[in-house]
Amino acid sequence: MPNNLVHGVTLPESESKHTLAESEKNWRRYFTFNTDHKVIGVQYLVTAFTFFLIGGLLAMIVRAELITPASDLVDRPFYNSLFTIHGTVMIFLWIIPSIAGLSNYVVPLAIGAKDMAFPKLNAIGFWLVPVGGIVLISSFFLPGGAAQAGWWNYPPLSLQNPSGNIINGELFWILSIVILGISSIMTAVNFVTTIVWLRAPGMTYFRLPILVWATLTAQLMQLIYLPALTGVALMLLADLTLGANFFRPTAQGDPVLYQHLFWFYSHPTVYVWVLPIFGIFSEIIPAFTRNPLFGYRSVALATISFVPITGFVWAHHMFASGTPEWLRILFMFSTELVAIPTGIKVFAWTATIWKSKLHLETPMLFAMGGVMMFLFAGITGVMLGAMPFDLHVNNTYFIVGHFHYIVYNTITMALFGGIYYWFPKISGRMYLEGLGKLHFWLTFIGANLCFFPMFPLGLQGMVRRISSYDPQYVDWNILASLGSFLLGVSILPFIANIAFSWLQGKKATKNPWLATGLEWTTSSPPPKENFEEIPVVDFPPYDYGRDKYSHPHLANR
Ligand code: HEM
Ligand SMILES: [Cu+2]
Repeated sequence: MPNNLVHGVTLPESESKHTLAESEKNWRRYFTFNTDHKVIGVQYLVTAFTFFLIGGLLAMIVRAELITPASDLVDRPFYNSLFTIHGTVMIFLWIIPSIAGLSNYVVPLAIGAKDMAFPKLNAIGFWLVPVGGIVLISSFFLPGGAAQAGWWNYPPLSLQNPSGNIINGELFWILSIVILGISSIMTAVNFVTTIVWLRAPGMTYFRLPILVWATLTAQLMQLIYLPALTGVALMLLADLTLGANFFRPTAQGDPVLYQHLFWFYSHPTVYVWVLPIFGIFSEIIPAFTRNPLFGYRSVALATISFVPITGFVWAHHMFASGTPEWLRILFMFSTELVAIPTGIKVFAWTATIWKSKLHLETPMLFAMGGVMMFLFAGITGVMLGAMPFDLHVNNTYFIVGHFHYIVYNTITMALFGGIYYWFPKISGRMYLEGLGKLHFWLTFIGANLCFFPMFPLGLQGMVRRISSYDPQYVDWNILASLGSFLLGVSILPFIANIAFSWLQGKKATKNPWLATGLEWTTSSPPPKENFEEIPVVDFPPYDYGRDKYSHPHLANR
């Protein structure tokens, strides 16, 4: 089959004007205020990855402290800052911007658009990220150091100001969250407008790839729920610096109000992260099994159903906050309801893989590893949703285990899978399969070694956010620390692979995986306006059943 004939749609050869050599000369554009969504996508990914390395370094210092029961490596206030900034960086400067980056790159291509709806707003949204990040990291150098109240930043703890200065780590933490929040709201407006208005002719809603459904869902959630966080951060700022008393219990303020507003966003945000990740699984798994995605419509509807559902579960983070019994029971039931749309998806991926011939290239390894790890994350989530169980393990390492199975073992693994999958499109080069597989196995082993021990530790009663602990917990802690160092090592083959392949890798064809998305019908990398001619879509998504594509490797040779 000729490369430009994909599923009944003939697209013009688009390799013509913008050759690889030309785009290589243009590497400088990555350092400028550029409005091309593809450039912005790469800018986001590289910036987020840089913060991931910083956040990872902080985590390894935390784990180095915890390798012995005594608090003997760093002093306690600094330890508090380490885990506070680690969590904040990983959430607001790694997960959110890397997803914004991948979606920025892929979504306009996948819907057949020339760019995002508001390219300048897109660029402003991106540039606020390094600004927010630098504000946050620089707070380590303030007198009194960086914020110490954990990533939730609950008052009254966050209202204590150990340095006594007006300029302090807490203030910088709040400013950074406000800056990053404004950036995310801008980006959300842009994504929603783009997906609603800029779809190519024939690209109906039920022809959208799940990644696009997921981006629409996640960005709608950002629009609806994020103002609660940005607002509560500003209220906290008023308490901290202007003498307001929204949350100060000694002046009739209500610290629990902070918890409600914080989790009203920060529960939905976990779906802002994980739905696009489910989108990545839903792109990779069909491509490497050569099967259409099982139950496409149910998966699409399950995805969008999260917009309202996710707004009714936040108080499961507050079972132990003096929440009235009737409210706790209500939130227990609404939380467990989330297992239904989530279960539909896991079932769909499993059914897609079922009896297929698997092609285990690196993106597929990361996707399958990620789905497997999500089972641990989801099932421990359902356990925590049961209020009586949660009250036992609240504030212990069990929670830390649960959400790291989400944020590392599922989300970060899937992000790596997505980066390998779209790398040929982005760079016009193939990555090295051997290094990719090495990266996968080091990550898979390291992540389980690091985060599994947290479940037994939590069940045995080890609380989180402490730098010294009872010696009975030492064995599992040593394993977890070794795992974290292995995770540090696992990043090296990734960096080597990307750097080498971008410069020297084998040239990629426009569709190296013989995948069905529109992004694979244009050259690698795509020309400035993505397609030489606006594509017309007259085929269903994940049309793998009909075409008789063979093994992607064989077709490539
Ligand atoms: C069926 C799915 C899930 C259920 C029922 C669930 C339930 C819970 C509950 C009850 C807690 C709070 C426990 C406590 O503090 O005592 C929790 C914590 C957490 N969950 Fe989940 N969860 C689920 C899936 C997810 C997903 C998909 C993500 C991320 C994408 C996620 C991320 C988190 C995070 C980050 C925390 C910890 C926040 C913190 O305490 O610092 N969870 N989960
Ligand atoms: Cu939650």
